[in-house]
Amino acid sequence: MEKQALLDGFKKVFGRSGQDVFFSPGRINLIGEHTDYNNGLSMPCAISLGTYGVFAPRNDDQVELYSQNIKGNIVSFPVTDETPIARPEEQWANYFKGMLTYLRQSGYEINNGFSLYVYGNLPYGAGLSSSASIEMLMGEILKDEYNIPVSNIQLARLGQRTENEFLGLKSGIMDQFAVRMGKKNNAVLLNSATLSYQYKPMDNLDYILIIMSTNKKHSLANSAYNDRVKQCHDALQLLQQKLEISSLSDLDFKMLEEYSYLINNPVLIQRVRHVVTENARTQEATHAIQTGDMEYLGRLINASHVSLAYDYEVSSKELDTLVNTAWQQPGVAGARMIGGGFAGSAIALVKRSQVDNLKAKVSAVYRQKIGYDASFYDVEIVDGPRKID
Ligand code: GAF
Repeated sequence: MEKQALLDGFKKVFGRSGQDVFFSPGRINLIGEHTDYNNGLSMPCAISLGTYGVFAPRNDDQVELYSQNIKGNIVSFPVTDETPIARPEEQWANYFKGMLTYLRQSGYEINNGFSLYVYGNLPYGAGLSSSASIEMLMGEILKDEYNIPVSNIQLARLGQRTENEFLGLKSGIMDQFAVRMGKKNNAVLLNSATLSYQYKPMDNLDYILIIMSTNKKHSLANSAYNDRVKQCHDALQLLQQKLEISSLSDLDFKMLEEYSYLINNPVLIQRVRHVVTENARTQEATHAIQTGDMEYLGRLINASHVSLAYDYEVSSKELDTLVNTAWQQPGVAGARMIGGGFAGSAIALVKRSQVDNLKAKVSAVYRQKIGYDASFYDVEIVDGPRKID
């Protein structure tokens, strides 16, 4: 997106000039799904699609937000207002308001109002974490404009808190962490137990990652997500009757075998099995990347999808159609659904020379089976939030 077009947009809406332009990426996840809220491993990357914000200070205590995507009213409130915005058509503003509220509650001085014009090019509902992109955009803007000494990890935590407390999604920290810690051409291996992380270079591969979006609307995904979080919590409590563990990620295969009897519920055992195997796959994936073994990485990615579909039960006909069709195409090392599931997107790790064939074949099969079009995005792996020069 051109900086000038964003500044022009600001001027049109607010009738004065914008001061600074910022960008915050979205994310994909190579492997390690539904592990973050179980203190496990994941390997996301920040991507070149994301959210832009044009900022200008005000002389009073009012905050004004405008979304170019929603094209509704300007949402305004005093900087001191800590209550979520209730009107359904203005819920998008809660991501900004949550960050602002929790930064102020953390003791950072943000007392002056501001105007903010927002535009995102992440496809709506594609599961590429537009919400974390917005939260980390707000964090970066407030950190920069108000000179507050907040750490990146704290910003990621406050983004997660915004999801958990302002929006009611009991999500883990992977999305905010991926966006905040994003590094050009690197995946971020995150351990959610310790919030320690390592960068894994992804630029020497002759394979690229393609996003395949279902274009399906998923209104019930949040409640299904919170159900999975609860099931993991319930299984953990049952295991803790005999085991001294603090999360499902403390389990290895042997313990899973030996102690499943404590859970004694087929669905909960499936959920735990996914977490244990997904952590192991993510660990293995780091070796595959280090040794450049893309075939192996692909098989791990495929196995992740199978586990998410059958053990965790968060896939859907739409996601399975994308992934199963991709598996059959030449040059595809692996494919799987990403994010929370049910709708959203899948990724394929594909040889550069076979990208066009992949898109053509998957498109045709998807349209025929599902009845509408899938979308495809080639993205770059990029740095985290920043001011644009
Ligand atoms: C969503 C959540 F926000 C993340 O925290 C993570 O749990 C993911 O689903 C599944 O891995 O994106």
